[in-house]
Amino acid sequence: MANVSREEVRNLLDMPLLPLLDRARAVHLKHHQGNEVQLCTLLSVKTGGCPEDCSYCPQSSRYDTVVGAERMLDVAQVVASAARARELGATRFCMGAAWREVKDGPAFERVVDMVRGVKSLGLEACATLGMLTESQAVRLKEAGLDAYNHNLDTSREAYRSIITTRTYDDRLRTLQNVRSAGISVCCGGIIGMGESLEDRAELLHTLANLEPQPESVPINALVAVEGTPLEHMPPVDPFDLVRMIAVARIVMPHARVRLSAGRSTLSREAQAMCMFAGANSIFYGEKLLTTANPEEAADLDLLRTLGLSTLAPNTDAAPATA
Ligand code: SAM
Ligand code: DTB
Ligand code: SF4
Repeated sequence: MANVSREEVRNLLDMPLLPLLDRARAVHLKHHQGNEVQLCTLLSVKTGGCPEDCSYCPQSSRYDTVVGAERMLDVAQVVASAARARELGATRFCMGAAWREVKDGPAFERVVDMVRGVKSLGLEACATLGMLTESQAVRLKEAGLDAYNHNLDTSREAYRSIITTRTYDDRLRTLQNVRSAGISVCCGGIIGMGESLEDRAELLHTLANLEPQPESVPINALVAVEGTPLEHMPPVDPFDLVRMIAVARIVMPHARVRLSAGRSTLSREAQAMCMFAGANSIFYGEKLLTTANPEEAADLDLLRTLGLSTLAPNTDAAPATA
């Protein structure tokens, strides 16, 4: 549903829930295996001390949170984590760094080596490192990076009240650089930051009108972390998350829609409904970047209970030796 208007997106968000689910499920079944979920494991390779002021983020150095600035991980540590994630059933591995932007030099070279290491395990490799130039994107592509995560987070309008240290256009520019390098785009947002329904519609409208549409769309529910400006936001209504996922599925039929941050406080039933609405990936592993996520065993149990299967691993890859 490219060229969808903002009004159409808004009308979808306003639909009664059950007919909305009917539509989303029909789109889902037309374009995806309805019983298949991808497990993606996250690892923070450089934690905390970030100069940006994203109001939701515990890694910003401007807020006093439990997350402190840490040294960057070694390549071997990252490859070992990726190998473990693969053993536990993940097929995609995403490396995050608390950077405003990528700077050329030893730290970037280390990330390039991390990507090579993760790829050698046969995993899909994704990274989220902040702003990226086109030549840096090309370097990551050459190292084998499959996808780059860079979220628009919310509407252009609401963005200004959440982050002041960069602009929506900065974000769009990085997404363009990622595209030009031939890396697939992972781009989504967060609900529960005090945004209006209009802002949510605007975000989905912007995402759906990217050309081409993102291959991967993470929908996060705010994890309200003590010490951040958003620490007192009320929890997201699970039905709002279901709606957001359903509309994302309808307007971006080919995308892998990821039920992302916020699952720790979501019931099993609500998670099931999100998957019915079109989410076909979860973050898997007991930590997201710095906050809690359900334990692996609980997730596998949930998938088993629902009769869902996980995306099969790439068996051509070298055995894990790290
Ligand atoms: N520093 C890089 C950047 O901001 O692009 C990459 C890492 S950043 C932590 C990746 C994404 O995580 C953010 O764009 C945001 O959407 C999401 N995120 C961060 N903190 C969150 C929170 N407390 N709750 C939900 N999502 C969050
Ligand atoms: C995304 O949209 N969500 C993930 C991933 N992309 C990198 C990150 C969620 C982070 C939640 C807060 C934390 O654990 O620090
Ligand atoms: Fe830094 Fe990314 Fe957190 Fe913003 S979201 S403060 S850029 S780590």
